Amino acid sequence: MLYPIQNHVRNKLDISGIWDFKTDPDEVGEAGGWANGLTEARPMAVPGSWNEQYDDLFGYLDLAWYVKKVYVPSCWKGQCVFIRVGSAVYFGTVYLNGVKIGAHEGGHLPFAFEITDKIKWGEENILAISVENVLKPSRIPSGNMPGGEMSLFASTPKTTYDFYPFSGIHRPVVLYSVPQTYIEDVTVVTGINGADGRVKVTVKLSAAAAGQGSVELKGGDAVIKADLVFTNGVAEATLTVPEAHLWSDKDPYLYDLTVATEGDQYSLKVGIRTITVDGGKILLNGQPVKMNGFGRHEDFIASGKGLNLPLIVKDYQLMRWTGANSYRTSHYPYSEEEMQMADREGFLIIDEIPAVSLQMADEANSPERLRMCLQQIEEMIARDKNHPAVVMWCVANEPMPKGFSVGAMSESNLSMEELNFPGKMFLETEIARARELDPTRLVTIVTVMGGPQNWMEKCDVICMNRYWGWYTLGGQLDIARQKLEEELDQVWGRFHKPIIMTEFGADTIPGYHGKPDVMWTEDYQADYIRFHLEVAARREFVAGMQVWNFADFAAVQSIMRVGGLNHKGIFTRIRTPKMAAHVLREFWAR
Ligand code: GCB
Repeated sequence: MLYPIQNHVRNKLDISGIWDFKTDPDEVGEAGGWANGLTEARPMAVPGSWNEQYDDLFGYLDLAWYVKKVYVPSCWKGQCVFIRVGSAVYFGTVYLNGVKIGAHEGGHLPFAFEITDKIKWGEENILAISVENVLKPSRIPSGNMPGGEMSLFASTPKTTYDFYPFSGIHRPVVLYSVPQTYIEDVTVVTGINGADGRVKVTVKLSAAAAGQGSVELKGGDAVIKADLVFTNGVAEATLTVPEAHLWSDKDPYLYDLTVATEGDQYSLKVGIRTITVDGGKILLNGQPVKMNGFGRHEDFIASGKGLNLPLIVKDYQLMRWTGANSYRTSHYPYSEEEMQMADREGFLIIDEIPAVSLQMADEANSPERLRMCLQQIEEMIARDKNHPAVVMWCVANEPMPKGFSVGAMSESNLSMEELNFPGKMFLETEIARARELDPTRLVTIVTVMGGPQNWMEKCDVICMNRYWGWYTLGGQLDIARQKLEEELDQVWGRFHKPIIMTEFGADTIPGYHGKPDVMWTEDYQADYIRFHLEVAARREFVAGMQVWNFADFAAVQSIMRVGGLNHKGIFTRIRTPKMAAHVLREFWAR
């Protein structure tokens, strides 16, 4: 799943823009020939969530159609042409000139289909994409859980998570062309040997062909080359980079790597770095590093979860201003452009699949959910494996056992059998798959407060979401602080692995003030964040503090979410800093 590029042998045409759009709640579109064009269509921006573009579509999560007319340049003739959709939430089906081309399940990850034989050259083609986002218990993430009360937030719509389930085509739609036999995949693994860097490049062709090629790494004055010899369409080369300029959060140096075959060429950025753990430390290039920053969301007014490039640039600037060097792609893989920015700006990323709040009590849907989780792990790793910024894969956020109670003070009191099946087995199957696909990165699950600790056994890093002083012991920061200290010390004593607090936060209405310890005020959030950072600073084994959340974000409707927002942002939804932003700067600013 290489990111499409333009060069002298490859072409790329971004067909984002304003498309025709129509909802199809009765599912009559396919039989009615909507793939050939829509009547009474309304304009809809791609990328973008439909829910944020029209008031009457805010709550619409059913089937809808997007149609756009497109010329494929005649000079592309003779090449293989693909359509690639960056993200369609949740189920996308692609049609060209009325013919169904293919379908993809799961939002937040790209998919591509070859359309070479279906193109009309020299005239307009009609491209249609239907997208459907019905919340189902079998899906990842899950919604409309049986029993209703398992919908954690008793929300509208009925999700098991609190971010608004925005729907639509959220990332660019691109046509691209490649030579007949093309470079299908490139995998780069880097290592360090004394002062030298090691860059191992594996190239896979679209056909099981033999042939020659080359790989070239450039950076500063250095140009390092090696030959590639393909057998059955696969070739490998390892480059040694003398006195390598390593990639790190403080100095995110990137080399240019170009792979060439007899007919094709592909280029990407490469950062030479290693990531390992040692006791309570995370080591980047063998040196301890703290992963401080945020849990975030792709979320903004009008664009919803749609790719918003100015927002990405602004958010990175604001994160840097706080002194952050890290974030988690809570709760789904973010856009490829975000990952490119992380490489360039030196952010350490925990890359997460959309397995948020897996309800292990619902055993009936468990096999189907596991299938979807594994698919998304495979797709995420295929997409993001070459980003130096991505240092950890996260295969679940807050999985919940049977009989779990939100805000529990201590670990759930469940029998071993209840814990192990399906919960522990499910999670360990995911972890094993991620390790098998990528043995070079750390793997984790992010655990819920009061959840079973033995689910963390196979994690490289212990990631804990904890709300001492908010959902538990709200308004009692002194006791909350003690409880946090006790829990961190106990978990360290049990696992002797680095701990990252992947969530801690307090809802805060900007402009509200009050002392002492008045919940919802800016002062409370600032004190809450401060005590967490103080507690962490005194514990070497705390390898990162990630505040929930970077910015206020659109939430499902519930009595827990004032004005339809989760207000735990350090910044408001329009990116105004709250008082707590300055506390972060005190602790983190470099
Ligand atoms: C959590 C979830 C996150 C929520 C957050 C909250 O534990 O992981 O998705 O938004 O709590 O604010 O309640």
